[in-house]
Amino acid sequence: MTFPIVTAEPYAWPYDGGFTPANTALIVIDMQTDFCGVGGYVDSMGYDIAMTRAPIEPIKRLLGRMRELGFTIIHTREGHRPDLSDLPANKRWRSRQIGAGIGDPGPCGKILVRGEPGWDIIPELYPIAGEIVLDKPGKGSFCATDLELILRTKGITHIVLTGITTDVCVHTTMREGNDRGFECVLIEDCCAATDHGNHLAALKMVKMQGGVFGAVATSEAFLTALT
Ligand code: C5J
Repeated sequence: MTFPIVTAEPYAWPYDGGFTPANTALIVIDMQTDFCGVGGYVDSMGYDIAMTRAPIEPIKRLLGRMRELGFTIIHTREGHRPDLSDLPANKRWRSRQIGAGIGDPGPCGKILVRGEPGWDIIPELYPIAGEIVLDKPGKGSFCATDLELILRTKGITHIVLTGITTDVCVHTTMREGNDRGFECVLIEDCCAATDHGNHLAALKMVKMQGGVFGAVATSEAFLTALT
């Protein structure tokens, strides 16, 4: 089953005229309590979690439909080993400066530490059996993970990006994917930042130079292409 191009900016996605459940993966990035739950990392830094919670319902709809159609689904979680051996000192220092030290105890357990309550994916978007869950220590999903090996092994050439935050982990992953030759689309209402201006700026950056990192679409446009 080949789906037709999606209405997107700055070009109708994908560039090669269509996509299939066999060659396309949905990546849901870092929909963890630490990024969008009460008492988590983002909340502790003083940002408004209403912003990072906004994509939950749009992602739920897209995820539900892509699950039904048999697309590869990949969930990522940013987090560090309990012994913090993979936590760079400058990352720890910077997060402490802003009052939410990664690895330090917080209302949801140790911040961004694997196995802690705040690190887990929120119940609304919890992975189901057969879906890939990828633990990453950094912003980009390709850095220090086996994501590229998994995608190449499965024959995936096209990536649909959702999750939080648009300007940090989603953007870094899109840039990494684009540099590796993957055809990427970011679903704008399925992403959010801790600052709406940064969200909009991140979308604009993707669209420069004729789509330097790929394309941007709405979930409505993407779902229309799936009908
Ligand atoms: C951040 C993320 N912002 N998931 N992580 O540190 O965007």
